[in-house]
Amino acid sequence: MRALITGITGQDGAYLSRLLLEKGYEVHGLVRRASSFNRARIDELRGKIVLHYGDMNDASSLLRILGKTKPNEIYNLAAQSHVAVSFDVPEYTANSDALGPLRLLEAIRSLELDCRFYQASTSELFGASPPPQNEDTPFKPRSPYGAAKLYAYWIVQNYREAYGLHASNGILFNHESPMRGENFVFKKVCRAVARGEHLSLGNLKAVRDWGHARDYVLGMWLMLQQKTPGDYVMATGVGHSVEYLVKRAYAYIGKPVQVETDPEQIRPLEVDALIGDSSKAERILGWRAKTTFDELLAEMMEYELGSR
Ligand code: NDP
Ligand code: GDR
Repeated sequence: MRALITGITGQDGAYLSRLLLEKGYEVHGLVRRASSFNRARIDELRGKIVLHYGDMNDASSLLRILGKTKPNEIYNLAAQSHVAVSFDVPEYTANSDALGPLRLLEAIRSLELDCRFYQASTSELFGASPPPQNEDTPFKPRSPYGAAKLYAYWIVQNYREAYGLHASNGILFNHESPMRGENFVFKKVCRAVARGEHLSLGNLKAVRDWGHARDYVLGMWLMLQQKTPGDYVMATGVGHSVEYLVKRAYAYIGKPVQVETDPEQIRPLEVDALIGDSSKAERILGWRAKTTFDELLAEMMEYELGSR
């Protein structure tokens, strides 16, 4: 089996490429040119995976890579994935996160590839809809990121229905790991607390359903192993506030809470609470999130304490 992963240099790409290699796949990845090294998460896989230069905003590069690699499975993980940043670069976000997936789907269609497609959809689609959220919950995105991902969600469904493509949306809730980007709140908190650094945050009241990336990439793979494509929520079903995360991180090292609120970190629009119900994934895929909040926090704190 041959897989192509876009966004292979990101958190999920790093976990998914390891999972697919373990399963005996030939793994190809799309990487974009950067002025500094952007492959730290997959550096140790050098020689085991094949990388191709391309960009989600460059249709000809996608066409060329798909034509060259002819993958059996495509995992589209590439995106401008930071919600707050999407307010600063809304047009860029729409280009890569909404039109990017369309470009991939069009490339599959024009090359007449017989391949399965995974789209990294998100709980941000639910936005203002109150929890618990499942596949039937109305979408009410609250950011340029969420709106762009909503287009991608629907275009995947449209291509599935119009052209019979095996294309699935994973509506994934927040998932973290030591490989998480440093400007996402879970990693930011663990890192600052472990290093004894000043912690300055935005909205402490927001509630998120945090799981481990390792569990979620298994869900992505399971979706593409089904006879029929579909859309699945993946979540732990347990929500906590940012404030609670901060308290628990300080408790982990036995120090009193020290956090400052920075108005600069408050988003123009906020998603108050995301807590997922992934009973469909459990019923059909046999998937459930294994790692608890406590286990995730411990793994991330230990990692940060060890890398001081
Ligand atoms: P990351 O931000 O860690 O990784 C994003 C990846 O996309 C990186 O490899 C990045 O490359 C690449 N990328 C960004 N823009 C482009 C572009 N224009 N062309 C090519 N590649 C690009 O995200 P995650 O791994 O956390 O998430 C993976 C996917 O899942 C994303 O689509 C995200 O929106 C979605 N998602 C994530 C969730 C989470 O909690 N982690 C939850 C729900 C959905 P580079 O390294 O060069 O920047
Ligand atoms: P999110 O994750 O926006 O849910 O998107 P993030 O960790 O950025 O924010 C979670 C919540 O914490 C609040 N918050 C802060 N967030 C950041 N980044 N930095 C801060 O200083 C801070 N202070 C408070 C936020 O306002 C928010 O409410 C992630 C991404 O991985 C998306 O790509 C993905 O689609 C969703 O999860 C599901």
